[in-house]
Amino acid sequence: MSTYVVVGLQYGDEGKGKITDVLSAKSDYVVRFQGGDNAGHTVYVGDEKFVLHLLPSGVLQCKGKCIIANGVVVNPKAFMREIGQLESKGMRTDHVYISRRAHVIMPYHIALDTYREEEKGGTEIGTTKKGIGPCYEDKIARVGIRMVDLLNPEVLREKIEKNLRVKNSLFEKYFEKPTMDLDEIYNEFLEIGQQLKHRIVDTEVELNEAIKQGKNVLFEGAQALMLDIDFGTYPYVTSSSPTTGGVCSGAGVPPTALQNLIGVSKAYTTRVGNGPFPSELNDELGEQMRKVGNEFGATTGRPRRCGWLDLVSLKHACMINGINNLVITKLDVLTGIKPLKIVTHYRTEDGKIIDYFTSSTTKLYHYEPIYKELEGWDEDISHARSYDELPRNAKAYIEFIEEYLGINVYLVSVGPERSQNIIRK
Ligand code: 2SA
Ligand code: GDP
Ligand code: MG
Repeated sequence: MSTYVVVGLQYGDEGKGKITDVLSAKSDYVVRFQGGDNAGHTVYVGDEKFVLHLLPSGVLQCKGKCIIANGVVVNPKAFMREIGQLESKGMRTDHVYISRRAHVIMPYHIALDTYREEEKGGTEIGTTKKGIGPCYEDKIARVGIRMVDLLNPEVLREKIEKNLRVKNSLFEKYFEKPTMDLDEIYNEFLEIGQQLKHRIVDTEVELNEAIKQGKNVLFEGAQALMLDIDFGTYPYVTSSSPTTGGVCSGAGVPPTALQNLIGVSKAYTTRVGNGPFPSELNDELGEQMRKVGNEFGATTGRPRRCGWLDLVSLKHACMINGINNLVITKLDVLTGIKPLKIVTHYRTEDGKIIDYFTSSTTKLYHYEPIYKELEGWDEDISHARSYDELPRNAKAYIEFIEEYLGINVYLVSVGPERSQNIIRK
């Protein structure tokens, strides 16, 4: 059995797509287990850029199967668009399957997400407006529509009708927006079901069988721990569990099956969307990180907020995920920044010094980060392919992280391209 889980340890966009792509060359299965097309996972192959939203990033290299498991919320129109884009580039897509149990993002989910975000006086979360939250809400409320329902005309119509009764009343009376038409949605989604039926399968049985047979199975997380519905900065989070634990419910595999738990962190921090960010840099340095790191949302194009690496939150993320291997990406972006700062503690409102993460999001806004300063480096590290080629201060930066967290960094990424990695023995 060789299972790998790749999860984000910060606020998303750590470079999980790139790492998944690299690892997937040896995978028999690459599996998405949560989130939806809110994700934007970027992979550079030479100069060619691929941004995967719903499809696992392994789709580019994996010779086996790519699975969108039950825990994912699927916008089938986005799925078909992405498949079409890959096919137009001559890529293979016949190995992509979706769980029968996965919930479907319907047009009313997207409308609800959008109206709530645009509501004046509401608490804008800064969502991607892809309908993720409302779709998970319906799943938990047990009124959701699943992929399997797209294949059953009577069930599909009945479910859409029931949902529209509630949603249309909300659109009309609360948001003062147009209502949606049953026949239109029903006909469209029935047709989509027919187009996708060869890809809609029971994924959990096959995955468990593959694990038993010792196949290489790679689980690719989207978003990250600090956006986790339970352990992130609630309510400024996404609506799923982007954790190693989330793999179990999101793909139907037992915890005992998970071996290599790989946490990905940038060498600094970014966040897109609202919510607290103690080490944020609202100055020229933050602007430099955004520019050099090309920090713009891979799905929405929104500028990402940038700041120093925060080891207090990283420790929290490693603890919840049980990370046993770390990946540090974008070390190259820090070249030329001197000195470098890393958050090691927070000072609370009443002057207490702490090194653990708080459950109180409102308090976090008032915490003052305490930094360790490290010397930076000027050398271009983007061509380094072995750890020894890194400047002394770049190694010291990596080793400080390792020591603080007590976890080995096994891969350092020094550029967006597939080959720009340092793998440590
Ligand atoms: P949602 O749409 O309900 O999941 O939004 C809730 C919060 O989760 C954040 N979120 C993300 N954060 C980072 N990256 C994400 N994917 C895209 C990317 C984002 C983009 O790769 O750049 O293009 O803007 C992602 N998806 C969700 C979101 O910002 C909210 O804070
Ligand atoms: P994901 O959501 O975690 O897959 O990350 P995104 O693709 O949203 O954002 C990461 C961005 O950083 C992408 O544009 C990647 O091409 C880029 N990237 C990944 N690793 C590196 C790296 O080591 N150095 C640099 N400069 N860019 C990187
Ligand atoms: Mg991303």
